[in-house]
Amino acid sequence: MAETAERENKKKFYICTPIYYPSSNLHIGHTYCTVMADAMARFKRLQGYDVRFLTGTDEHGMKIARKAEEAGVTPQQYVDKIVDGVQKLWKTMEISNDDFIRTTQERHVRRVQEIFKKMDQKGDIYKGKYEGWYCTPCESYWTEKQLVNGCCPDCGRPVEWQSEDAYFFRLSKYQDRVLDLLENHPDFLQPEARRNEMIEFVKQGLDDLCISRSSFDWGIPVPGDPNSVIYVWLDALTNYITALGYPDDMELFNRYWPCDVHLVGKEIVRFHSIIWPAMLMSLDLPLPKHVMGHGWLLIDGGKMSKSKGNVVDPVMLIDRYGVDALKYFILREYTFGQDGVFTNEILLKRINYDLANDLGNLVSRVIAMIEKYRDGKIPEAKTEDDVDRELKETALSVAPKVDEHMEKFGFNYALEDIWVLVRRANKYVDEKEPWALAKDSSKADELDTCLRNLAESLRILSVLLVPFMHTTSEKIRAQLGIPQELEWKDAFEFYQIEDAVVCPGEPLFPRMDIKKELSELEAIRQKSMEEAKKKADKEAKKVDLKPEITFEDFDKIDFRVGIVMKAEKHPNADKLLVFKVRIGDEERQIVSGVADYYKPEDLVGKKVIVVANLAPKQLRGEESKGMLLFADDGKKLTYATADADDGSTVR
Ligand code: ME8
Repeated sequence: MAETAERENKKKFYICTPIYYPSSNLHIGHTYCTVMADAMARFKRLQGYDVRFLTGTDEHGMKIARKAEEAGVTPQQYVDKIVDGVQKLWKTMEISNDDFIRTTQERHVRRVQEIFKKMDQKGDIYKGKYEGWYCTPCESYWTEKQLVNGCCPDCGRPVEWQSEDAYFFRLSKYQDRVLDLLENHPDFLQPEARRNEMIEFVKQGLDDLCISRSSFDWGIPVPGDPNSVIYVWLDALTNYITALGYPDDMELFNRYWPCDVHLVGKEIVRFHSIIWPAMLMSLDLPLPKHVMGHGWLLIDGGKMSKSKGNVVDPVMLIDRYGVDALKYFILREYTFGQDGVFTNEILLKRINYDLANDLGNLVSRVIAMIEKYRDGKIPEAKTEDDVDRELKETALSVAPKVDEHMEKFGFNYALEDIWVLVRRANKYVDEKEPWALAKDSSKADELDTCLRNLAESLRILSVLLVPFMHTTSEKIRAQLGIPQELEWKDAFEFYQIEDAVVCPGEPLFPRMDIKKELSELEAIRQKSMEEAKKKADKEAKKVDLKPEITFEDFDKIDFRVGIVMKAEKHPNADKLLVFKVRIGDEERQIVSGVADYYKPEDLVGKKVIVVANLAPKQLRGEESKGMLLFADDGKKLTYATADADDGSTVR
């Protein structure tokens, strides 16, 4: 009861990371987002908020199904293994999430279906046909205009034309309200540049959103239609409310919704600041307060990629340098909202200079001097001169600055200000020369003051560091011999230590030989790139056969020789050609996605092989009756042919 009452008096803070695709192990780019969310959650807890911090995994979709097939396991087995690794990673990194949602969990599946029904009852879902250029890795359909050089505008990979029966969400109905949200609530989406991009995007007009697929089955079934599964974005975005129990168990939901911060990478800002609010509007639910879009960690000038083997494995870095060193680096090095470059050298220098030299050295010096000159007992301050005053003022000036920076997710600026105190305290030691004071018994009071002021500075640093490196912060308090319980307001007061006896410990961050470390990290990287190349070469040669079929299956297909009488560009699609093909006494129209490989005139007069009994289909407004066969080696297409009269069967 007491706990409930206490919670009710607190202000709440709900923060969510995106749910990660467990298509392969997470890399340092993913930890970037989770580490920032963790720092913010810890900061808010320290300030007395009732915090809820959610992360999880987004486990459905074609991409995962394909990966599982390649690995020869079921999709569920595939994700279970990767998700186990994700959960272990967050545990190792001491991430303080309160819940971990998996989209394959029963609680989520059931609630997504309820949400689908609610939107349907509201009149916001209808059945139609979906056609478009589909990027499988990104699970996104794109219009012709959005493609860049014919490829996916997000990842640059080739796209395929797809068409299927599908359910649509009436996103267009919410266009004006979403535009109003973006234009008139400048705090909703940050940084500003992302907000402007999104406003432009909405102004160009929002198409209704396809929310189901019938071409694969690894997903949540559409209620009442077992042939369709709910498409990943409705399944994924709703995790933020299903994890709170919506719509059937409203206690957590009522306590924490609306979300205070959705922390997301820049490429998924669109989904969180346009589609997600529209879905919530359809459900008549309050909107999230903030969407914060962060940049990417780049390597070799691009995003990390498993296939290139240049992904940086956080587990390897933690094994070598420890969790807090990695967290510090991530939070100190990069500016929120901008892309940043990752190199081993930057990482090692940060650890050596900031942590080993500045912070680690300060702590071990101060503790050692208190041990040596005062038998470990932290003395009272007896005197005060300008240098003492300046140290005190610096120490007390940091927390208000950290408050300001944290409002804007300025983790690096907050740490920069904390290091002003670290450096000031080191300078204070050099200026005061406690070893000289210790030699002169008339300076005993000054020495007391000096040691006390340093101990208080360390205590304040230990409070300031809680959000960023809480284990280091605990170690500092343990070495000072002071209690672990603290509040954020303790960083605003100077003399607080009572009757403490220091307890010297291991150095917080041992110094490293940067050159040696660099060459070892480089060797690890080379090895991983070579392995990735070998794997890619092997994949390229691998013949991946489709599942076996019977003769009866094969015999259903009517292959015929045809002759191309006419060919022209498709009026509405750059990638398609429209052929008139004669098959014996019949001439028919066939549309093929081969415009990147053939000019229309290249195929006129050629004999081709046609699947003649394929059901007709509309491809961007043109009827296609049958299919032309092409050999595809992954780089180019070559038309299949036979030196026989048109109309001949092919068997
Ligand atoms: O997008 N640097 O999942 P995801 C910084 N399932 N951030 C990076 C990064 C890098 N190099 N690489 C990835 C999805 N990220 C969806 C989300 S939410 C309802 C559904 C970030 O695993 C990326 O920007 O592809 C994104 O915010 C997050 O990792 C998850 O990416």
